Amino acid sequence: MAALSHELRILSLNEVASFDQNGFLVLHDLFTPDEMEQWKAEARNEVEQRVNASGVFVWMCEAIPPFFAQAVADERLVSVLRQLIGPNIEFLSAKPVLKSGKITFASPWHQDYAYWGGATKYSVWIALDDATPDNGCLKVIPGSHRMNHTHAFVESENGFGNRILENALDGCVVVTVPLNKGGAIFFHDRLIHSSHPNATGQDRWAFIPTYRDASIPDESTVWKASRVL
Ligand SMILES: O=C(O)CCC(=O)C(=O)O
Repeated sequence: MAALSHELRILSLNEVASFDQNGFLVLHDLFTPDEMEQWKAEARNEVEQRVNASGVFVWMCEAIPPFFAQAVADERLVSVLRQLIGPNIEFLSAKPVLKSGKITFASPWHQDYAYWGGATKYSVWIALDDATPDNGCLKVIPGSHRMNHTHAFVESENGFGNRILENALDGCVVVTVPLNKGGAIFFHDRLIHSSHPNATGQDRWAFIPTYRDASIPDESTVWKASRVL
């Protein structure tokens, strides 16, 4: 049974093992629908004036708005990360993602690792709206975080230049991950994922903070600042 949204989640051994084996873990009801409405209003307020073709925005640690600086350190998130990757959690950056009726694109298959390299990072895709196959929920390939994949670079207005070409994934098992608002997908930066297009004409918001294990040296040069939680 799902825990109440304000309680800290104690993961089962099966959930931790599943994360290691599959490269992702879905937790429903991590946050309440009311909280997600507030996060969405805050995100909209921050980015609405700057919406471009991409709909993906990046807030580095040093520039994240105060509301979200607090949100990324919420114990409900950080306690799960501690159980999955260890006690030393370091926040790096976060992305509000808007797929409006005008921004219908499906994000292509990719590993986030292709964008930053270095030590493993972990992200959490948090549904600020109910996310369905019709409005652009995520698709993942379980176990793909253990494989090596080559990314092609394709010029893109959508901020997803690095991508794995569809035919390289022939035969892979694909899992679509619908979520109610307040649900979250914790995932490894080598997990191959993409999203469905948003065909509904309605906004679909998500929020994706990224972390690493502070005790592991990281050669990635993408982040100039970070925050140990
Ligand atoms: O939310 C989406 O549509 C996809 C986002 C994504 O894959 C990413 O930012 O890495």
